[in-house]
Formats: sequence, C-alpha cells, structure tokens
Amino acid sequence: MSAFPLRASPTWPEADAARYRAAGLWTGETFGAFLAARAARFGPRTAVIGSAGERWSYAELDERAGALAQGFAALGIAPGDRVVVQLPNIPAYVEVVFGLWRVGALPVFALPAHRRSELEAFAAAAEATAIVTVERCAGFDHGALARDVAAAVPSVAHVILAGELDALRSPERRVLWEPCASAVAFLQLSGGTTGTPKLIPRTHDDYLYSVRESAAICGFTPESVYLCALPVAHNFPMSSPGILGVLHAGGTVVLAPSGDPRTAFALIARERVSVTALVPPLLLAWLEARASDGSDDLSSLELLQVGGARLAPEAARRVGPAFGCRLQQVFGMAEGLVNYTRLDDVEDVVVGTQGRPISDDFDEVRVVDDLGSDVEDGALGHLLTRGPYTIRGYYGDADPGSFTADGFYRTGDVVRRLPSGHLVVEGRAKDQINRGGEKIAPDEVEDHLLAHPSVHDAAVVGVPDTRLGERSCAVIVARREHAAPTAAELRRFLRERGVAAFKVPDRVEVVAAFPQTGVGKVSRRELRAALAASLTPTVKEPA
Ligand code: OOB
Repeated sequence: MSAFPLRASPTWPEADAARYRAAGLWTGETFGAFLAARAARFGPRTAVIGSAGERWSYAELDERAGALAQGFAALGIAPGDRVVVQLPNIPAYVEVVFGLWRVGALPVFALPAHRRSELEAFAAAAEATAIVTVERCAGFDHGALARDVAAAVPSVAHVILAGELDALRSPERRVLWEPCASAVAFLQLSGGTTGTPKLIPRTHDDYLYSVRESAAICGFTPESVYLCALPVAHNFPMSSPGILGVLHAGGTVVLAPSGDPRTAFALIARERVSVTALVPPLLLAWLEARASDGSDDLSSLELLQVGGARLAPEAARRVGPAFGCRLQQVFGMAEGLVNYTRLDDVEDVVVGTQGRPISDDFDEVRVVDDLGSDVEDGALGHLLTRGPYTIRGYYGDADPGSFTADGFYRTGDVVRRLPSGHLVVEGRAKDQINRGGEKIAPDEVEDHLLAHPSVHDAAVVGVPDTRLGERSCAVIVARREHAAPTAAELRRFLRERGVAAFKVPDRVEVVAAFPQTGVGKVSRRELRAALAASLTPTVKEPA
C-alpha cells in the first residue's frame, strides 16, 4: 500500500450510489478491466496510432500496459500511489496511464504546458511518489523539470522518462491489484479559481459511465478514427468521448503532436480520421487554413467537436461548408457535467446552444439567481449541477464552498436553459479567465506578481479578444520609490518562477492606484470587474 494514504474526499451518499448502480449507470468496471475487455473483443484492430509511425493493436496495447505495470510495481509504485503524468500526445501516454491503473496507482494529469510552479504544487498537493514525463519536448527540458520537482517535493521518489519505459517492462504476469470501481481512479486538475490547485477525484464507476454514454451520444463505433489534436490529458480529448470513448467503442486513436492545421490536416488525410475535438481558437486557425488552401483530402471527417470556451455563432456556421462535416458543441468541466448538442439537433440548436447534459434522467441541473432560487427557463442564472459523474467535493475536501450543502457543484457559469434542456453559456460569475479554453486563476498569477520587488499591488483580469475570447491583463501598482517594472521584465520574472506560458499576462498596465470600488476593504472581485471595464481591447498590446 502507498506510504502516503489517499486523503478523504467527499463522495456520493450511499442512496445515490445505490440508485446509479441499480439503474446500470455504475457497472463496477475498472480501468484495468476495461482495457482487458477491449483487448479480448477487438484484439487485432488498431487502437493507437502515433505520429512517428507507431501502430498498436488492442492486444498490443493491453500487453504493453501489463508489462509496464509489472515494471512500475518492481520499482516500488504501490496501490494508491499518486503519479504525476506529464506527457505530450504520444502513444506512451496511453500505455503509461493504463499501466498505472493496472498497478492500482492514480495518475495525476498535468499538461505539457505546466512548469515548475504548477508541477510542484500538484505533486505536493497529491503527495505524489513519482513523475512520468519525457526527456525533452518542443525544446523544453521536461526531464530536468521533473528532477527539480522531485528534489523539492519529499514524497516524490521516482522520475520515469518515456525513453526508459522499455527497460522497465517486465515479462512477469503477477496479478497486481484489482481496485474497487467506486474507488478514486485518478486526480484531474481543476481549471482553478484560487492560488492553490484543486485536485478532482474521479472514480472508475463515475468516469467510465460518462465515457460510455459520451461514446453512444456521439455515435462512436469500431470504424471511428479519432484525431487527438488537443493535449490528451485534458478532460475534453480524454473522455468527451475522447480517446477513452474511442477505445470503448473499438475505434482508433490518432495522436497528433500538435493541433496546428498543417500537422492535423495531413494526419486526417493519411489516417482517414472521422472525428476530432478543438477549442474555439484552434477552430479559427483551421478555418483560415482551409480557406487559404483547400487541397487536403478531409472527406473522411464526419464530426467536429468544439468546446472548452465560448464558440461564436459565426464561426460555428462556417464549420459545415469548410469541412463538409457536422459540428457538435461540447460544454463540459473536469469536475463532471458534460453537455453535447446531439447529432440530430437542428442547425440553430447546434450553432446557438452548448448542448444538453449526458443524462436526461440522472444529471440534475439547476439554474438559480443570486439568492439560490430557481429561475424560469430562458432566464439567466448560475448553473448548479449534481449527478452520477459530477464530483461531490475536491480531493482532501479543498474548497468546500464550491458545493452546496445538498451536493450541487457550483460551476461558476452563468447560463440560460431552454425548454428543450439545452444550455446557452452567457458568462461567468467565477474568478477565472478562459483564454481560448485554457483556464487561468487570477489569484495564482497575482501571487506571483506580488513577489516582484517593484510590485506593490497587482490585479489580473480578462479582457475581450476576438481570437481567444479573452486575454489576460495584469494591472500593476508599483512600489513607492521603485520604477514600475516593464511588461517584458514582469513576463521574464513569471517565466523564471516556473509559471506556465499561457498564464503569463498578455498585457501589462501600470496604474498609480487601484480604484476604490466600495466601502471599506476592496473586494478582489469588484476591483477586477472595475479594472476589466476600464480596459478596452483596442488599447495598445505590448510587443
Ligand atoms: C472543459 O473543462 P475545464 O475543466 O477545463 O473547464 C470548465 C469550464 C466551464 O465551467 C466553462 O466555464 C468553460 O470551461 N467551458 C465553456 C465551454 N466548455 C467549457 N464555456 C463556454 N462554452 C463551452 N462549450 O473545458 C471541458 C471539459 C470536458 C469537455 C469539454 C470541455
């Protein structure tokens, strides 16, 4: 067993769990059993294709994950251990994650963009015992980063590099561990609204339910060929229906090293890809590339999913004509609830809404006013949700205020519900910036800025941007008798502190003092709102 016991997290009351089991939503299947069952059913079919020419069948993937699990066990990775996985879109990601599940360990999913500040925080919060990463990727030394994190976080005993996996594999076939399906299978990262990371405990039962239903809603079959163009560890390409949905259906996952149109179009043509998933800014890049050069054969594409941030209706309408395929909007969250427009929805619904929940009968959705009373259909309100795959609390019960007393998750999204059950995302009441699908917690970035010797105070706000939806702007008050730091200096400062590039403010404004927004202590939220309103997107962008 792990030397670092799992922290307790709030979970579903037994009555709800019993209801989900009785209705056949929670089947008792675990991820280890899931892969074995796929291998038994789809053995010789192609499961995973990598951009370097790797092609693994279901039987091979199962074999590789099993041999890796034995190696992980021999290294001392124990059931219940948390293991930070920071891998790009390479086939090793799939075998590592299933290998960890086979040994009873819990992956903690980091994104390739995360740097020391984030990785250290995740490893510490999860008390991870190992980090799995690549030596280098896109010019960055991930191996050195992982070793730095291991040196700083006492629980981390191992750094495992993708290049070392073959040496780790063992031909032994000991039965390792069969966890209970109601146990936590992995920790996903929350987009975050606070300075400290919130880890999301997802169970085998709840996550596999969402995977199976998502695959059914999206019509995945053994013929489906899914291009993973977003970072594979994100909840959207992982399970909505994502790579797990394709594997569930017996289809093929094609891992793209990047989502840029050139790379992606070539892979779509080469592998006859039928479905893929994008965030809105990437869709815009694809639309532009397609308009300037329509020569790639994308005729295999049947479905293009877009989610993670607001999709402008004008962009949505261009999908069909540009790619000759259907659009599907996906509005989801790593905490659980996922909404899809359905394949048989009419165009206005597909273009103008963000879909409806996976389960008509079991996803509970409330749209409430500021006082918590339900509003009429069609009216704006806060989205609260509870159901068979939405967590009831964060890992270790961090931030209990994100949940109501009766277990609804406060999504922080402001929505309208239509009589059909479809939701339209109209805005956000949470302190979060959504930079083209990448989520930024202002608190976190402000804490870093305040560490700069010339910064007296800092507020980070979102400003509208036609391409990304929002960009981040740091508003700075300099210390008395200090020259205000330049934008370039602050950016370098944040990078040196190991902050992911997407969190480094796009714009920096220096002001003499912050506006007084109310009586007494200035609320960060009011302050950010006042500053955001005073910043127009046309003001000069820093070079
Ligand atoms: C997905 O998950 P997260 O955890 O990175 O972010 C969730 C938040 C939502 O609460 C909402 O604020 C925003 O991202 N969001 C959207 C959206 N999809 C997500 N806002 C407007 N329109 C959409 N279609 O982003 C995620 C997880 C699973 C599937 C898809 C997206």
